[in-house]
Amino acid sequence: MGYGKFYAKRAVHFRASEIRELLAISQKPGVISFAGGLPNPKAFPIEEIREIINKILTEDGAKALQYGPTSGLMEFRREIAKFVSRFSIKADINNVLATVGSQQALDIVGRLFLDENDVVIVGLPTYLGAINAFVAYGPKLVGVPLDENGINVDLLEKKIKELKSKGEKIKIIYTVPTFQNPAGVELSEDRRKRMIEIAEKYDLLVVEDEPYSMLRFEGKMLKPIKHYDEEGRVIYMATFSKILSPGIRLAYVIASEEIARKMIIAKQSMDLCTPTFTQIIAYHYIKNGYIEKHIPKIIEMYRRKRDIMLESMEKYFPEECKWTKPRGGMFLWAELPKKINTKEMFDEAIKEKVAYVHGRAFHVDGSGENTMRLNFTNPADDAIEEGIKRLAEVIKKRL
Ligand code: PMP
Ligand code: G9A
Repeated sequence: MGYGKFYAKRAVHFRASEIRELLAISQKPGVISFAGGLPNPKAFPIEEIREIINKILTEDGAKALQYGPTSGLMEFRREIAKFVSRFSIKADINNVLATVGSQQALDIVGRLFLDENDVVIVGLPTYLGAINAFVAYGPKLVGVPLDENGINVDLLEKKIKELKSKGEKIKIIYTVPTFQNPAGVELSEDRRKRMIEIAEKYDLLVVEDEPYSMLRFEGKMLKPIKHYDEEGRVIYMATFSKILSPGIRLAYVIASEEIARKMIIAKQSMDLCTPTFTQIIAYHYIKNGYIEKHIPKIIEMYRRKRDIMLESMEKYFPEECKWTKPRGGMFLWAELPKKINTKEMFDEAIKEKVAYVHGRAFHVDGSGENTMRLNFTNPADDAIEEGIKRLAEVIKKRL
């Protein structure tokens, strides 16, 4: 049966995610995967979660198992409003919204703000899941190159002027400022300040997506763009996926009261509410100090894995390759000689039982053919060196 006539017009925009599709291939036995952005299974605080769940079911079982408000449970939102002060963000409960992962928050942003042909500015490269969440609503995604200090803000302003002069309707700048997915780079302090100035000057919103800021291996914490936002232009989002568990599917948004209220209405028809059970788990995780003990353990593990990956790349990768040296997060970004197309090379890599995500997937302008993203957090320590060795062989064959 042909279903074409049944699909809504917007369905033509829906795109399959390379990362999600790759998960199946890269989980085949024997494959060492640097593809998916998965936390290491040893980074999950299973015992602590067991303790928390026992406590919840004993003391508060009925509440944890009941529907809750669409905005999130009061105690969760109150705790988050306090929690974000450690990032120098001022918020009260009315600025906080609980979501089913930050992926849902991205979808709500698309749903609430994007009409067909509106422009969203993103990094080149940028997080694939955001591209796919936004494109579903039919906007134009325009890329601005990054360097080791994040999005180049001079080029950003130039691009905005150029788009405005053509009459384009720009609405949002989307950015992952800290240990960016996919490139692993950090937006410098100067650039954070410039970005908010640019947003004010050209009357734009900023979507600040911060899953990795607590996974810092070295260097001082930089204040989020939200800190510099005096007008309520920044929609800040952060997730528990990388600091607790992605399986609990919990994140939060900090936005102006008006935007938060609109996002709540947009969410009502999506899921009624974010699971109350996981909100109460996260509430205890923060409130009772589990998080302070646990995050240093994750950081230590991931720092070691990053070091093993960097050392292995130094040892095995051909001289013509370059890569970023992330100070935190989960990914590094490699640039191979121009003649190598990493998408075409992927099947050879899989034959050699190693996987990565080809860089073009993260480029809205179709560039990045010779680049790739490597995740260093999921594989076991000894698999990292072996996987890099295999990958280096595949690259050398192509050269
Ligand atoms: N944004 C970024 C930049 C990410 O890297 C991820 C996950 N890889 C997400 C959003 C989605 O995270 P989640 O839905 O698990 O919170
Ligand atoms: O499994 C996912 O889709 C989340 C990871 C995202 C990523 O690899 O960037």
